[in-house]
Amino acid sequence: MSGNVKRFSVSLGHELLEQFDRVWKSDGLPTRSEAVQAMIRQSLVQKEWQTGKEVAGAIVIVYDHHEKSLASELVDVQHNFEHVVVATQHAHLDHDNCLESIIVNGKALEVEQLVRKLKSLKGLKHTSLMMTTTGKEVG
Ligand code: NI
Repeated sequence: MSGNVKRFSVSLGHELLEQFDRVWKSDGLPTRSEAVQAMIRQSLVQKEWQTGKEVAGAIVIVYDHHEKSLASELVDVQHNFEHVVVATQHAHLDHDNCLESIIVNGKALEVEQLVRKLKSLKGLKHTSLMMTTTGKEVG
């Protein structure tokens, strides 16, 4: 949080407030104010993705590297999306399984296209997208 802090009051139903307090406490947030800020930021980030803004994130995939041609297809796809792929980290989880973390930064639609393209490849065991923000538009 930067600059001056503004205070505002919010009216909430007793039950909703109790539920909210339970959730942020179990999530480990330090105060109710921090919890409200985190929720507001989360909704701003969500809006950035929904409205096709410039976003950042990480795509994590798990696959068996013995799958025929999959490794080279993965490289091809990432080169085709070089304008959104910032970096890729590869971990050999065990004898068969690889985990790759692909850091992305670009237009939300293009990142989503990349995810769809990855999901269309045969042999991926799991694909997940962690959607976050470039931080530029979130206070
Ligand atoms: Ni590997």
